[in-house]
Amino acid sequence: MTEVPAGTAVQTSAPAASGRRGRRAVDVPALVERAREGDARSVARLISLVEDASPVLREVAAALAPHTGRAQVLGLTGSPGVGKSTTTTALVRALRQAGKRVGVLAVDPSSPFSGGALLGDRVRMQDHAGDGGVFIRSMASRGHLGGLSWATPQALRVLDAAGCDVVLIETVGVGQSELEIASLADTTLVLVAPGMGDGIQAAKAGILEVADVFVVNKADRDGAQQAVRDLRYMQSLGGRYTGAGGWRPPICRTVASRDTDNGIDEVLGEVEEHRRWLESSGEGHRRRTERAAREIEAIALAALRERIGDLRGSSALGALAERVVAGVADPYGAADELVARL
Ligand SMILES: Nc1nc2c(ncn2[C@@H]2O[C@H](COP(=O)(O)OP(=O)(O)OP(=O)(O)O)[C@@H](O)[C@H]2O)c(=O)[nH]1
Ligand SMILES: [Mg+2]
Repeated sequence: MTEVPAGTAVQTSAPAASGRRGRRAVDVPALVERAREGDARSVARLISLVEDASPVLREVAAALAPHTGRAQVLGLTGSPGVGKSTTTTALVRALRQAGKRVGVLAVDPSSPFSGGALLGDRVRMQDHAGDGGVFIRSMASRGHLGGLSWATPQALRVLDAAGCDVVLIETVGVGQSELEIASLADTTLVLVAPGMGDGIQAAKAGILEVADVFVVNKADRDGAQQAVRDLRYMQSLGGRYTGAGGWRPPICRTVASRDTDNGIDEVLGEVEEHRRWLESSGEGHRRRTERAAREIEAIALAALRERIGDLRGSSALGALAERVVAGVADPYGAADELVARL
């Protein structure tokens, strides 16, 4: 038990995280009902419950399920400082103007503490504070095994059930995270900026593979045209969607820091094109099914890990170890025996 990082805890027979907060009874159906009516505090509370792997986690997940599957999920990724938060803010503004209810999850894969490193983003986001049609939440993936795979999809479900038409997920593009965001999002926006050599970096890091729409932000700076050319060149070398009927990721240019004439409407136009393509090609359904499969897998693995954790220090494991040391069992056979007991 003690070896299981808090963030991965899944409620099985022995709750790992239940002691951390008070055991105040939670009226889950009422909470979900209020969240569906757009009550921001209830949405926040539900996200906290799933994030903390509360004992009512399963009840929450079951109550949310009938109300999910409607939100369009947009992922934004790119190097630090490329303008993800600024672009997110601009997208929120445009979507609000179009009358959409919007959720924002800002995920910092490097921060071990919820929200800490993203405080700056939150402050900037206060543009939208007080607007009942926007829910904003910073999350840390806590560096635990599975990265984004555990809490983020659950938070996504909360926002989905709360009636968000669109959920934006912002994450810093470091290693695994952009691949994970791509598995969560219906449409992944990859941001690059002029002069950062991002096009080439992107090719190296495999970002080309996950982009549905490229956004060259800071197009007010020198080198924007070069950045577009770099991306086109990288695309010409091949990629995921080169076949007939495939989707060729468009390249948009934005100046997200501007209030008007910033290119954001064009980005949303491409996102809409992509949404139509997802629908007509069947890729949308495939992605969502894949997403659900990953989610189930992550939960099952966390549960298994917890049960293995329970075995650690148990007499069963101790006895098996003794047999391996004595040479009467081999570690593979012993592991098989252990697994069979789960
Ligand atoms: N000139 C110019 N500056 C921009 C533009 N978009 C964003 N910026 C500036 O770039 C800086 C970084 O923007 P952020 O939106 O915080 O970038 P980010 O990608 O969210 O950064 P991290 O979350 O730290 O990875 C800020 O100072 C923005 O004001 C743009 O289109 N043009
Ligand atoms: Mg940011």
